[in-house]
Amino acid sequence: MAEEKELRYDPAVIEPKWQARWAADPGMYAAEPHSSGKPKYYVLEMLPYPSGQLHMGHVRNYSIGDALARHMWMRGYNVLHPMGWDAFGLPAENAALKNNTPPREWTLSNIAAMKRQFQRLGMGFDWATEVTTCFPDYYRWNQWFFLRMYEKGLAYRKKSKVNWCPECVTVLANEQVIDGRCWRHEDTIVEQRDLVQWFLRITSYAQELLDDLDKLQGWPEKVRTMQRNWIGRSEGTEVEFSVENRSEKIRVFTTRVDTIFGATSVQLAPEHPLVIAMSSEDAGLREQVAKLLDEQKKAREAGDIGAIEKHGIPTGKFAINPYSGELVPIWVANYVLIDYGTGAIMSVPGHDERDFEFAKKYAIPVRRVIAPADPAADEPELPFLSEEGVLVNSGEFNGLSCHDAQKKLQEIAKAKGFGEATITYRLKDWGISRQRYWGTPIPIIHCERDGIVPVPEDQLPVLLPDNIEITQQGGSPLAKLSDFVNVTCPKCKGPARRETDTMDTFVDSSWYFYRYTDAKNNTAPFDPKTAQYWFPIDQYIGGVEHAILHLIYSRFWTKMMRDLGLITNSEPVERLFTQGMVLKDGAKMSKNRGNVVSPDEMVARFGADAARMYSLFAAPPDRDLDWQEDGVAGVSRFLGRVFRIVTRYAPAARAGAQQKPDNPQGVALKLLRKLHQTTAKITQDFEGRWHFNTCVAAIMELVNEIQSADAQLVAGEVPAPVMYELLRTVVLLMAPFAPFLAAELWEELGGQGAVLRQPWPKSDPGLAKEDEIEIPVQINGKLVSLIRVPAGSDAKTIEAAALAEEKVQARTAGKTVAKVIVVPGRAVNLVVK
Ligand code: ANZ
Ligand code: ZN
Repeated sequence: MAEEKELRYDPAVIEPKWQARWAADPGMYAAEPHSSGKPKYYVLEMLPYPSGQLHMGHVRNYSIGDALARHMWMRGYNVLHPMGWDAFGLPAENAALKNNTPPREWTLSNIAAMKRQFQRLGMGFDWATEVTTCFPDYYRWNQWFFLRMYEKGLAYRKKSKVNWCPECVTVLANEQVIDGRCWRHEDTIVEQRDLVQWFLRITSYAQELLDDLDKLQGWPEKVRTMQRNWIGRSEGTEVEFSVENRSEKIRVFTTRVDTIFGATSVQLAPEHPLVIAMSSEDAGLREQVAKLLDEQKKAREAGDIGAIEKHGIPTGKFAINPYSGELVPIWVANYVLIDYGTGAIMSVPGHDERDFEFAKKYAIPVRRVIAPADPAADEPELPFLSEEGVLVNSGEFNGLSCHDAQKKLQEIAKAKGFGEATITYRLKDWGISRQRYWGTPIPIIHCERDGIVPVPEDQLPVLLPDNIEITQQGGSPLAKLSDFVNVTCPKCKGPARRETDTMDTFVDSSWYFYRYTDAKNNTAPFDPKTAQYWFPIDQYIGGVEHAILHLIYSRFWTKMMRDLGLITNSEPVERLFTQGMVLKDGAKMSKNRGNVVSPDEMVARFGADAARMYSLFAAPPDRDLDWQEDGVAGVSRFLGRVFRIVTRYAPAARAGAQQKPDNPQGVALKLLRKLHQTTAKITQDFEGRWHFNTCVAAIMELVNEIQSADAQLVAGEVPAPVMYELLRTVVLLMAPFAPFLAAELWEELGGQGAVLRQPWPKSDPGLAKEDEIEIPVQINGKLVSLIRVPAGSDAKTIEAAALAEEKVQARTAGKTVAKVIVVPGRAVNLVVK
């Protein structure tokens, strides 16, 4: 046979060619209007921070989302697959300090660079809906939302203890402190400071945020659990103790009011108002309290307040148990936190581990007030923690179960006015003030006469001034800009000062996905009808590191917008997928470790298709992936094989393009079967499991099988219509994973129009069926034969096949078959008399 000149697979030629064609056709990835009549599908990947370079984690994240988007386009959906930039934030300011480039310039040039990377990777985004959060047309709506929240009391200012990152030189929200460290600086310990700050009242949605987690069946259980714990709902009772010889009262929060007869002390947080009052009268106490506070601060900063070594100081004063009238000593303790519950507890060493430890240390009495419900049971050792017991040593309440006693004691407290049932949440309001420049200005004016005055809506946006000297010391850079700061009060027209704090950038990402639905709107954040059409997001894809941060803020924001009447959905995201990390040599890629693999380099050497397909193939999407260059090279060789097979047989196959395969036999049938099995598998995986690694493996198997039939193909044993169906379907199945190659080969096959406008291949169940399987046939428990039936056959088919079998017929002749028991796929048993 004459040597054929083989075409070479060259992604460096193919990919830029298609990239240019796609760029010239912006409608290609555009969402259609609601009137399209197609079902909608909103697939979204978390938007990147424009650092200047995509990393491999991005490539993986966006390859998953893009594969899904392409698949859904081919399934006939109206797909919204947008992209944008989380463009405010600290790195821009740090870069400005380092290279003397203004944050805006730095950010915009990074965006341009990353957009080029996205396009080179062939990501199918609808750039017409691009959102850039640092543009005034976007952040003005942050300000607008802020004003709406201010009106409703959902935005407020208070002095409080806040987390301060010395590296960021700004305040952080609780959610941004991870194990006592800054979320951006894993080596920087976060300090505590007292500052006046703006807060958003996320706690007024605490219960709903918790309840609705149950509805989020399409979210990973892991993420829901993390949110549940973060919200930290706790049902209990607040009880007021009077203080002997003083007018102040101490309100404690307890989950076990049934143990109150066992309270042998009351413990106050070092910053409790009563402690402050007593300290002001007693220098000795003041000094000791300062020490406790310091210990507490250190433990907090180490992220381990729960394991603090417990210390306390007796104040010499006594509190009065409102149920028993008993006097118990008041202590100050370092393990009581000012910002949980009421900042004061009743200490019950007989029934609480921590109180027990403390009582032993300071020789405080330990008293049993709960006994096992079963009177015959042994007295358990103290501390006895069970809530399934009955009260003892508790006066008139003796004999009540813990649960009944809780109810009863709550009723009494309520009736007598010294307490009530309460619910406490660990979740705190979201501190959004940042003492930095590159963020959304908070639209507030401070007037000496009128106090806090919101910027009137017609004066929005409050523009972030452009030319500004970035400094890291001495407060917000904005505060030094007199043009910005000095304003007239909208109310009294007198001189006033503009707020110089900017908003946490998590505000930007709390609602950006609504803006995508109507990104050009300049009279509203978005059109409610359009948002209603697209929401909720059908599939959201991103990193699990946002389980608590972005994913709780954006749920809150959605509920807030619903209550403003902007939307009707209560949750933004129907299904959430959190992909695994991309590692190199078992470790997270990082500049410090010097193990960063650059997407640009991978694309230059192997092509975008290979890099994308490898990132889907190398591990299940929810697992960590260890980047192996050999693996990328392997995928690239595979793509080359597909390229050669299709280009070699396309001319012959095209002759069969207009005909249906007609009663194929032999190798043609075998290949068709494999094709339909592969189609079924991939289709099913897109429906939810997302085992793209096995999808890609299945395509590889199929291609191998086609290749190993090469001699028969050359000999013409596979008719052109079968050949055409084989090649065409391979190309379409590859389209979500390797879009460039699919486009090229589609053209090679003479296909009309864009690949993603082709209907997704259908698997013929008859052909996709596994081949036959063997089933043993028993008569009265004895194996007599094996029958062959198509896999997946039902009981009736199996029974008929068994009764028709020769040996079975011989042995049942003249006898009665009393019963046929079929275990489909496993065995047939005949009861014969
Ligand atoms: C008395 C008691 C007896 C308690 C008992 C427990 C068991 P959760 O479930 O996490 O909400 N507590 C309340 N406020 C506190 C604060 N500011 N700092 C430190 N501890 C505080 O825990 C609630 C329990 O934690 C409360 O119930 C209180 O101790 C303690 F057998 O009150 B308990
Ligand atoms: Zn004023």
